[in-house]
Amino acid sequence: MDGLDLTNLRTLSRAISQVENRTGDYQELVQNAYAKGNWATVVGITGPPGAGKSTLVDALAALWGNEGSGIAVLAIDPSSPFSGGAVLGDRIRMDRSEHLPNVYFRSLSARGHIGGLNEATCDIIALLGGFGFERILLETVGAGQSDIEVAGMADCTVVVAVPGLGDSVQALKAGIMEIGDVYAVNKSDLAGADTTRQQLEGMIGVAYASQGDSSPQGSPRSLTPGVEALIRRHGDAGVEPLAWRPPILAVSADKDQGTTELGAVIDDFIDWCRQSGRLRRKQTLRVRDQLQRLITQRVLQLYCHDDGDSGDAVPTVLASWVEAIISGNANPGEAVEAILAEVGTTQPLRSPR
Ligand SMILES: Nc1nc2c(ncn2[C@@H]2O[C@H](COP(=O)(O)OP(=O)(O)O)[C@@H](O)[C@H]2O)c(=O)[nH]1
Ligand SMILES: [Mg+2]
Repeated sequence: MDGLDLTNLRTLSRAISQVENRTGDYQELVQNAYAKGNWATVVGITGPPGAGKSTLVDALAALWGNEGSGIAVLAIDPSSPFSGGAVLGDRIRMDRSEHLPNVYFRSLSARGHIGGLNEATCDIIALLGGFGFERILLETVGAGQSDIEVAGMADCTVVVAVPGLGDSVQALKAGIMEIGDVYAVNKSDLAGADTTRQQLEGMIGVAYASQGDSSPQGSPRSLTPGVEALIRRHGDAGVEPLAWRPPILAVSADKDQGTTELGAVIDDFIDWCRQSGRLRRKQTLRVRDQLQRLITQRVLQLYCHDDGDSGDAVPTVLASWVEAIISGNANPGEAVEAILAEVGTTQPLRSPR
């Protein structure tokens, strides 16, 4: 693995901007980055706004940064689709980690384009790996679907919950059982932390209990799709003694309590993933998802380009099919087949050399 190249931070910052904005010779930068095949470990930190994600990222960056490895922090900046500006202007200072020479901080704008964000984020992850960073801490906005997608890029996803937000765990519930590898109850110095932890224990108990059901020999167990997904991610506690059950840690990020333990648990999870072949699988899925997005985007761009949803369209293939469908002269399946038949070959595609 290449060593961390921090002699040229301005080059790195410029490269990230070019890749983020798809400007300049970004394609060459991206090509070079992928050619190195150097993948940093990505730790996603997600949870509602104000939960202390940035504070926790600072603590973890300090923890690992002080061990000497190269840490890049990527913060997804929630920008308003209306104003185009940042919503949370009050970015906190990374007091504990920002002075370390091997910790690099960068915010990326979310811009409301989830697809665009993901596509660039994958390339930026490759770029940072190429620069020799060993870990990337990815802080998400805390606003639902986009978080779940961003967390999908992480090798380990930490879901941050906090006490005192009433039914915050309920609010977190939608979707988080699918993404949490580790749960942190932050602000454990405040009242109610125990209740929050118990609520999380309850959810995990329900989600992971059915895994352990042993069924009579030979008869297939019926599993819900949700549990099947958990088993793919974390193993089947009923069969595999080393299956992962997401731990719940009480931490106080701003007081640095429990953060060392949290860092160790994240490392344990990454090790477990590596040993069980799941780390490789995650990389595979990440790249596969990226390819799917890129292909979709490119096909749309090339053949179905239109001017958004304003309605008064430049006549495009897409617009004319939309018109035909609305007026009852075609259906969506037919349109897709017709467009794809014209895109190019109907022969099986070539694999890479
Ligand atoms: N009491 C308490 N406050 C904390 C703790 N961690 C962070 N905070 C505070 O919570 C607020 C939000 O933190 P921030 O890291 O910006 O949250 P984010 O929006 O999730 O990134 C800040 O004022 C932090 O100082 C903690 O462990 N205990
Ligand atoms: Mg933050």
